[in-house]
Order: sequence, then structure tokens, then C-alpha cells
Amino acid sequence: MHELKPSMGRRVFLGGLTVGTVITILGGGHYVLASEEEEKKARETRRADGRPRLPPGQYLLRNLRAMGGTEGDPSPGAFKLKVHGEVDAPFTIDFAELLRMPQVDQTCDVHCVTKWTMLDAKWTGVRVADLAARAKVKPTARYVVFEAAHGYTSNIPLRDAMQPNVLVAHKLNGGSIPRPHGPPVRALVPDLYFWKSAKWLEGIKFVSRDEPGYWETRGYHNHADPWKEERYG
Ligand SMILES: Nc1nc2c(c(=O)[nH]1)N[C@H]1C(S)=C(S)[C@@H](COP(=O)(O)O)O[C@H]1N2
Ligand SMILES: [Mo]
Repeated sequence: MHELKPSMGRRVFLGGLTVGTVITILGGGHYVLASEEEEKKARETRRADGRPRLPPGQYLLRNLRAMGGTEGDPSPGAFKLKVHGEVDAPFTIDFAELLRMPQVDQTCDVHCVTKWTMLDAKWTGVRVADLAARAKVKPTARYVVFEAAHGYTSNIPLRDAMQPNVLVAHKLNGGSIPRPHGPPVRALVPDLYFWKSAKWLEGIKFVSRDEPGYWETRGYHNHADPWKEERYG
């Protein structure tokens, strides 16, 4: 993956440097750097929870950078979400049924472990907490595994998954999620590094024992808190 040292100039980065290829490349794509002023402001602003808007070691992009991954079927007609595991009432819903659940509109920031942060993306979706309630999650469940197309998975503790800003999202900035970003539905876990937000989502599995996912078994941190810089395991 591309390491960007905070001390390095942005021109050098734009030149496409590869400093220290560590572990594995997480993806590529196009991106637009924010201005120095925007970045300074984000560094000095605090969130409602008191944490800085820009987590340590991050720089600011103006757009969401497409980070790759093997695409799933983007058509809503083919979509099915299986909610299962340590639950009393497992279920599978299609896209229409997902839209009939309570919808949340939310503006939030996302933070990628490759060190870019993007502020204020607008998402629409259903709370994982609402899906968990419908599935009647058993008290034995302690972790959640997001299951995506072609075997990609990510794992998070149940308490993180129950946060009100953790969604199964089907809209980005007012439209359907653009192709590289995981349509028709992706997970959104804004307060952990973005690899936890599985694109082309197919299942949510509740488990009693943790199941480290795709990147978690390839050297990345199991928890991935951007404010603690939980980058590598
Ligand atoms: N299914 C799937 N989801 C995935 C990935 C992937 O390869 N496959 N990559 C993850 C990583 S490493 C990141 S940083 C984000 C990137 O999302 P974006 O391409 O929308 O920026 O998606 C995550 N979700
Ligand atoms: Mo990532």
C-alpha cells in the first residue's frame, strides 16, 4: 500500500510516489486533494464527541476515492441481504423491503487507512441496529461480520455495529451509489477505517466468536479506530 508520511509535500505525492511498499496495495483510482486551508480547518475543528475532525496522520480529499475490490452485481433487482448467525429470527430481504424499513439520512466523514479523509458525504440507508432488532440478536452475539460479493468480509464488535451512524447504505449524495463504491448496497461504518465498510454487501452475520475479515487477516488492525491510528495488527 502507499504510505504517505505527514512530512512529505503534496506535490511529491501527486507525482505518484510509492514510499515503502508495506503489506498489500489496497486500491487505486482518481482523487482531488483539498486545499491547505480546508485541511487546517479540519485539523482544528472538533466533532460533537470532542475528537478532531481530521484524525491523526490523515490528509483531506474532496471526493471519495474509489479503492477497488471485485465488483458485485449492482442491480437492485438482484439484491438480497441475509441477516443471520446468532439471532432468533434470521431473515433475507430484497431491495424493496430494505426501502420499507426506517430510512436514515446522514452526513458523515470517512477515513481510509491509506491516509485520506473525506468530509461530509451524504448517505441514506438503514441502521444495522434496526436490522439487528428485527433479527432478534441473541445475547451471545458479540461481533458482526459484513459479508460482501466474492468473499470479502470485515468484522466489527457488536457495540460498534449498534452505533446509530452505522448503516446499510443505498444512496450516496442523493443518488444510487456509483459503481466503484459498492452498489446497490454497502455497509457504512464511518468511525472506523473505511475498509470495514464492505461494498456490494450481501450479508450481515452475528457471531459469538470474532472472525477477522479480508484485510484483518492480511496484516491490518482488527479494530481500526482512526483516532488511535489502529492501522496495522
Ligand atoms: N466488497 C468489498 N468491499 C470493500 C473493499 C473491497 O475490496 N471489497 N475494500 C475496502 C476498502 S480497503 C476501502 S478503503 C473501502 C473503499 O471504498 P470506496 O472505494 O468507496 O472509497 O471499501 C472497503 N470495502
Ligand atoms: Mo482502504
